[in-house]
Amino acid sequence: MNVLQTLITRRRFLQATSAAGAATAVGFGALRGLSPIQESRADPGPIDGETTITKNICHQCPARCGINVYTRNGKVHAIYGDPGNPIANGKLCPKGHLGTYLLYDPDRFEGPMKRTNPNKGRNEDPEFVPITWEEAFDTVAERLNRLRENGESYRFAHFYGRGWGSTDAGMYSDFGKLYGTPNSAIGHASICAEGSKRAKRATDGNDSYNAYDYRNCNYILNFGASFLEAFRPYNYLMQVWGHMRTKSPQTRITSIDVRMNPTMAASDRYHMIKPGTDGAMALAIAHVILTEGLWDTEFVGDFDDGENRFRAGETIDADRFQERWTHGLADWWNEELKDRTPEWAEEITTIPAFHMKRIAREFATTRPAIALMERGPTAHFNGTYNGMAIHALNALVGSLFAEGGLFYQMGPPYGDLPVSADDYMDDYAREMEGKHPRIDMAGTDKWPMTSHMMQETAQHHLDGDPYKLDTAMFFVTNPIWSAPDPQLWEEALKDVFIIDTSPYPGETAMYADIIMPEHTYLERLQDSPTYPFEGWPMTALRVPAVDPVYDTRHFGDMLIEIGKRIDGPMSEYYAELGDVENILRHRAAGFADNPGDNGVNDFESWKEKGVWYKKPYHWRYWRGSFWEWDGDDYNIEMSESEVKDKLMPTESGKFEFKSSFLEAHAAYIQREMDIPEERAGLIQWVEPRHTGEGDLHFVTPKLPLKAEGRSANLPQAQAYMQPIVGGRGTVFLELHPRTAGERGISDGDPVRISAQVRGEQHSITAVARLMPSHRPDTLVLPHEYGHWAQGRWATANGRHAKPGNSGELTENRSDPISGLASYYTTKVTLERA
Ligand SMILES: Nc1nc2c(c(=O)[nH]1)N[C@H]1C(S)=C(S)[C@@H](COP(=O)(O)OP(=O)(O)OC[C@H]3O[C@@H](n4cnc5c(=O)[nH]c(N)nc54)[C@H](O)[C@@H]3O)O[C@H]1N2
Ligand SMILES: Nc1nc2c(c(=O)[nH]1)N[C@H]1C(S)=C(S)[C@@H](COP(=O)(O)OP(=O)(O)OC[C@H]3O[C@@H](n4cnc5c(=O)[nH]c(N)nc54)[C@H](O)[C@@H]3O)O[C@H]1N2
Ligand code: SF4
Ligand SMILES: [Mo]
Repeated sequence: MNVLQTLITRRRFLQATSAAGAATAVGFGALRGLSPIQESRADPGPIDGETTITKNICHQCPARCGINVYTRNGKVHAIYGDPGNPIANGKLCPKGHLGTYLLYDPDRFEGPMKRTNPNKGRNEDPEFVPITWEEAFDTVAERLNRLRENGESYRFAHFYGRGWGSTDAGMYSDFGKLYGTPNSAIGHASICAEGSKRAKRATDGNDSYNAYDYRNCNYILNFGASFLEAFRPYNYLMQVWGHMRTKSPQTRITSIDVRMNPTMAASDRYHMIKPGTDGAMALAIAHVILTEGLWDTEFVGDFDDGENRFRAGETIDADRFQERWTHGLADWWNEELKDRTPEWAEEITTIPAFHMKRIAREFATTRPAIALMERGPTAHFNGTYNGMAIHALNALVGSLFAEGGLFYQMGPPYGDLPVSADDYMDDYAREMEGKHPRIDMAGTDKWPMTSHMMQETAQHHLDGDPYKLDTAMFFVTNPIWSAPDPQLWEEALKDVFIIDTSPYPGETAMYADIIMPEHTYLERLQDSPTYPFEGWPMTALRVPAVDPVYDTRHFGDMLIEIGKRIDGPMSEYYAELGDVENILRHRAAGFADNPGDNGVNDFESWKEKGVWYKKPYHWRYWRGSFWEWDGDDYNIEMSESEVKDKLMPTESGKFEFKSSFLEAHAAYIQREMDIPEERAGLIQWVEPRHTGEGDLHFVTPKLPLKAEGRSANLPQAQAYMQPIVGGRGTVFLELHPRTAGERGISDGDPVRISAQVRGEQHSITAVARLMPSHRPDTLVLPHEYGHWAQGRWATANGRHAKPGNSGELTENRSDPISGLASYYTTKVTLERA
């Protein structure tokens, strides 16, 4: 669609809305026309009255910074970082302050509604009419009861994205268990960052992101984590970066990315790698660490006589190497690593061998050192193997659980719920357990190593294989815009009964049959255990800062209200559960025996301080042994079986260079990845498989002002979206001048980017911005643009080329192991538009 078409579409949509009558236009301020910014409901200027401060958690990214919300006369007028919250440390990133605009977004839904236009599509006005909450709950419950009567409860699915704790995502599995669906819930992890988690699962047994001890670290080798733009927890990372770069000794940082970005620019050393090839570089670094004798012998072990026999191209005698906390090193060397020289990797990565050697030496000798990664190396077909090779570097230098190294996050000591779902299951619910696969086939033979495969849902529903969905409820996720190949979702969701809980008129809402708008985060009571941070347990609380501005509800309370209306014992369970406040009071009861370091010991003090946390982290690796905290220090030496139970739950209880987790799925890996079964467990080089059939790589990174799909209608965020290339109202495709020149493209020209998706040519447009610091073979289009809903600024804000949604060029292909969608593996063609 070009600009003109968008405007026409919008106007048609507006006329249709107003034709349905003023009373039906609830929540549709957005669609009455393009309004100037002053129409926003945020209070202007100074206000009389007393300021109250309530505690909350920022919702603009997964960092979950604690915030102080300032209100006067029932209006929020400012948001600052909470000095008492360890992640925020009194500061926020630029998105944190913008919460007021999310609260007073003039395009918010004002209450529950139902659709009256049965047709669904980009250009269809849903013709929503207001209904009561009773009607909304009854309508949904009637549908769910009918499915149950017909033995088809599995055709109901919950979808969620940014879920936080006990009162939203934490409630799904009980709902699914009691109701009888395997699809409660399908999370967005597989369109987010599952690759790094699965790489850790495959090597050290922890299916999790890491906590890092940056403060004590002396070297960071960063593979495709956007440390100063996105990587989590972002606000804290910017602060700790300052610490690392000013402490003595200064932490040295080497970054590997496929484009120039602020993290690269601020690092001591950066290298622009060929997309999808990080695994080759990490293997070459491991090769150098071994051949040059730089590994940590106390963690890894050594040759029986201490003589280094690792020589390029030569095998070693496995019996002569005694491993300590690792497993499979000799096999790894003999069957893979001995040939992975820097010269070999130079061909693949385009990074000179000389530099890889220097990085290997620096990394291994400037300890404590951390090798980290996020979506860059993992959002490819070979993502898990790339991630395993990177994580293996942490094992080689003894950084796991070490000071200045990396850990796994501890959870809070929550109290139990007042009721247990197991006591309220009826015969039907029991019969449904395990009877049907999930609609996304996660955890089945099709995707055996995954727990979520949200991006598969659209095609599965269209094919009716394993079955067709009947009803779906969405919570903070919008795959119809954010999934790869979102057009498929636009087709698929046409005949599904959709319930959307978003406060905002996003794309999913435009397909909704029932709108059940949730409170915004500043209006709701909600907990959130921390995103992995420094390892010690922490959980924060959202306390409503103001009464709800509109007729909205808490998502958890919606689930409870629906549950209460389901026939059978499930209704009693939800009646007993009560409401989200009751859930949180029971959770907080666990603090009584474990008062936090800030004195929080019950629900009231949690509300007052906004966060419970307790230092220190409980375990530590030090000089060949693992130690547990005894209240004073790390005094208790752990046995091998304790290390296996508590810290490295792999089959061997060690860090595995030859993964038992992957070996258990060797037949699947051979089938899907052409890797011989006997090699499946080895950390190894696997060629990326690019999609799109173009000649240029295409990456769609996150920018500092992006708040996932939640920044699109924030004009303040949009204005500074691409500050480095001079964004301000235009979407720039960043590309190398040579690449532009070869195609007759000048700076500022409109361009068309195309790729093959499902065998068809798909195109989007953008404006060219020449960036000599990028790779000539790689185009960069930030992921933010191309909304056709979500509010007035998201859809029409005066940009001079219709911004494209990069997902529309992304074939739905995933890493067979992690299931992570291969967002960064597309190859496109480019021309002047
Ligand atoms: N500002 C902001 N921060 C966020 C979010 C947000 O929306 N906005 N969202 C949060 C979420 S949900 C997530 S999952 C995290 C993601 O955090 P990150 O993974 O750090 O962020 P991305 O921008 O997805 O990708 C990181 C980098 O990978 C690079 N890259 C692409 N392909 C390759 C490759 O083959 N090799 C290498 N080495 N690099 C490559 C990209 O250029 C990009 O700079 O960020 C979180 N933080
Ligand atoms: N091309 C490309 N695509 C990508 C990425 C990329 O780098 N490139 N990044 C991927 C990543 S890492 C992720 S995590 C996903 C994120 O994609 P999604 O899982 O879709 O998550 P969001 O975009 O945060 O979800 C936005 C939806 O939540 C609604 N919403 C906002 N606030 C609230 C609230 O308080 N309550 C409720 N109930 N709803 C709310 C919004 O209206 C909107 O409908 O996108 C992925 N898509
Ligand atoms: S880092 Fe994330 S959670 Fe923290 S202020 Fe920024 S957007 Fe909010
Ligand atoms: Mo994500």
